[in-house]
Amino acid sequence: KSYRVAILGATGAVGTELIQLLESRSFPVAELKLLASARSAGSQLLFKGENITVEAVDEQSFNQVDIVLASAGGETSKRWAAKAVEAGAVFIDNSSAFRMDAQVPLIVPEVNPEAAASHQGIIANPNCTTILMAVAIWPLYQVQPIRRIVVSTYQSASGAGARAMEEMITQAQAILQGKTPPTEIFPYPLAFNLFPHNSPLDESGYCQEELKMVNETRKIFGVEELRISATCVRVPVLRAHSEAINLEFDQPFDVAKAREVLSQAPGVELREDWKANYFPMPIDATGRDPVLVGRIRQDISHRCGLELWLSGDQVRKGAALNAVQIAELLVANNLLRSSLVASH
Ligand code: A2P
Ligand code: 11C
Repeated sequence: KSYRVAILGATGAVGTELIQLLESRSFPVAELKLLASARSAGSQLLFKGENITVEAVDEQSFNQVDIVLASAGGETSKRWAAKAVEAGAVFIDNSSAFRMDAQVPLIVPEVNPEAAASHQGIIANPNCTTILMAVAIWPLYQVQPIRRIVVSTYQSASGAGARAMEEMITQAQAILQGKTPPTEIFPYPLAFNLFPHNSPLDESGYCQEELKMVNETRKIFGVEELRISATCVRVPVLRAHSEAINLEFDQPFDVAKAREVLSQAPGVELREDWKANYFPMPIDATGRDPVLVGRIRQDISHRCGLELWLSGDQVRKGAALNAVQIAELLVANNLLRSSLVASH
């Protein structure tokens, strides 16, 4: 069996990675439709050695499509998800539009694959920072419940899209030439700088990105009262996010045990060389599937605390790879909308 797939936002940072992943993971694609805005309609992108012409999304785009992988922003998803579902497709959405909707499963395949069974046409892909943290701490949570999580993020430019990545490079070049760096996408210069995440702040003092880590992790783990505090920061890295995570358990968690658990955890690669002071770095996570985890140590301020550090490719596991894994999960469990699947 193979499936008719559409990528909405095909020209973006995540969209182009989706195309490559469908190819490199040999996803059973019968036909691939590349959709974006009218701005890039007519441009061509390569899939399995063939050029595919990008089309502007419209009312007809989802006819005869089994799976839509969407990464074109929340507004675009809100505009098109219902149309895609109406046409019989499953809409796997990378935006924040539907994540907290009770009808919509929010899935990290290494954590809660079972949630896919209850989908009603839309499935949400969590925020990148949430995905990376969930993959790393869920295996520990399985051994001992976590009482409280304190996380600080070091987020790459890619989280703000392909144009933001280009802007950071242009900023770096401008600064090296003694010129004023352009700030069209980012509110402040990111090259040679960093700033707290610029998503809207709410009255609590937390920004949206931080609250996504709180609310989405609770939903994915199915633990409404899980205590989480996050500080999200944009750093001048191109496409891998890092996170410093402090976990508090009910009982002390043996460090050797944590290391053993994480060395066998799906989607995790342990990266620690204590003698060389070598631990996960964005350059090593870039272009790779696993979340790199290391620097696992006892919290010296709390007998039931553990500290760990991770780096993970934001465009891959933080977005495109997780979405393709969800599509694979649907195929493996026969969860696509049956009327369309039967014929091919
Ligand atoms: P386009 O190239 O036509 O602007 P990124 O997150 O890297 O910025 O990418 C965003 C993706 O979403 C791009 O593929 C972009 O297409 C697409 N996109 C943005 N706005 C719309 C829209 N209104 N309708 C369809 N696609 C959109
Ligand atoms: C960032 N994670 O790095 C954000 C961008 O909810 O999908 C993606 C926002 C989202 O800025």
